[in-house]
Amino acid sequence: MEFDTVIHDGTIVTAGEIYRGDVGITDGRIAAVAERLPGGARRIDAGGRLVMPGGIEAHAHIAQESSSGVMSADDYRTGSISAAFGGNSSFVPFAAQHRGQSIDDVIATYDARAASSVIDYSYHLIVSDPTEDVLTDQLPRAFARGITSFKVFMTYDLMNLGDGGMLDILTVAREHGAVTMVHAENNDMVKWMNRRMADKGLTAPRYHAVSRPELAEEEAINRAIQLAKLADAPLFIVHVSTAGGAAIVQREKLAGAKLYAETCPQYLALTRADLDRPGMEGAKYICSPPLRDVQTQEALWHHVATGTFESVSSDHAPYRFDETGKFLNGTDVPYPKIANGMPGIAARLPYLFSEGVVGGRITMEQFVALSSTNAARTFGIEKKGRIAPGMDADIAIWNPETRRTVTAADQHDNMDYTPFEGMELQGVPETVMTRGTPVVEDGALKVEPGNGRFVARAPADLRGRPGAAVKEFDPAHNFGSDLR
Ligand code: DUC
Ligand code: ZN
Ligand code: ZN
Ligand code: ZN
Repeated sequence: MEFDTVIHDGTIVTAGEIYRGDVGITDGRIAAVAERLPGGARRIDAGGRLVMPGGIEAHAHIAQESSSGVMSADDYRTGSISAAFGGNSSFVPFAAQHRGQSIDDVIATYDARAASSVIDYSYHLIVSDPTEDVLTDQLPRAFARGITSFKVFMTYDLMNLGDGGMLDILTVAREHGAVTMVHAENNDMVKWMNRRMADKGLTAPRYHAVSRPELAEEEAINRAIQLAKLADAPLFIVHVSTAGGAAIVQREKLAGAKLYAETCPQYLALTRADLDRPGMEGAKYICSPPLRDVQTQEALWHHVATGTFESVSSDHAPYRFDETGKFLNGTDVPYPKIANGMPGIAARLPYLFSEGVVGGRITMEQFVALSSTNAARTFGIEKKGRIAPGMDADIAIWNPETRRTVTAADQHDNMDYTPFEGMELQGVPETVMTRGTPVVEDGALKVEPGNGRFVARAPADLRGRPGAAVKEFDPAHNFGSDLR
């Protein structure tokens, strides 16, 4: 067999094993993996390098307006380029419904926006207006098109669905095999805190963290899980930022809940002390849920290492440190008027590799699982996330020895800062390919916008997540079976 490309003599790392070998690629797919493969129209010497599944970024806001109308700084061109420089071969940003919009229109809008992506992509659909037609027609249509995850919010007045709305979405998701993702923070607790801060004139960026207490996340995570159990539907908790929230996820998983969760590098690397930087500098670190403390970082690392989290995702929500982004409402505004979110799509994997693998907190196999393989399984990306014959040749070749200092320029995004500025990291993705085509190589972009394709996704793989019985639905217990 003649291959288009052979990646020769690398150390192949998957979620399950590490071995020396060659990867043969034909027509964008992995055709063979063996100790030695001959030929290859192109041969890439991967000696001394790690050959891993390309990262799958499962949480990023790209060409998305926030509910308060701020457009993210990155579009699909810059966002996907930044992702690729950070070791990602594909990503799944959000397609956001704002109230009054039809889901069909939302998807058409994002299809047009995503046409400039350099890596493969899909969307998670954000649902903020679950009308009858959305629930009965529009969501099933989105699902049939391969958009198999729906995100809902428990916070923000313009997004939050209330418990009943969440149960409705969870029920549709269950019928179709979709995963519901949730931003879990108690809206009334946050609003009550905001009023208290406003009354006392506490408006500096640091009070953003005070206004969104750990309790608000813990309460909402617990409530979301109970709602999902009632609907018997799988649930994915995004951006878990608290030790208490992670402990609830761990406990419920052990008890058999169909539950998935992620945390993000910012909660592992930064603390609320960063919000205290002089002047408005702290605005760079405003994100929701907010940054916490050092003890939380340690607890979250423990949960990363022990399987509470399927993924470590960036939650790339890029708003520039200027009047187009953070300060769209003015430069000297109280914290609730500062755009919420920070960039990190290029830093996610270098950070996780350096602090996780090099730092001795996780194994190399765990790195692959947390960066790629689990996201593929959870979100139904059947042809990606593994190095095996028949899979898309979505591969990242890493030099595990190279050391680099994080700078904003090196993120290749459309931002004017990175919250990870100055961090010394070890391990660099040198070559990143999508379907066998190098997207980034020798520090340069190698493809044109539009190289990426939409990926139709399958339902979540629920193996190992049987779900816990809800006794009200047990026919032996009462009339519950009539409710199904
Ligand atoms: N939630 C996110 O997932 N990202 C940015 C802001 C937010 O509230
Ligand atoms: Zn070889
Ligand atoms: Zn969120
Ligand atoms: Zn987000």
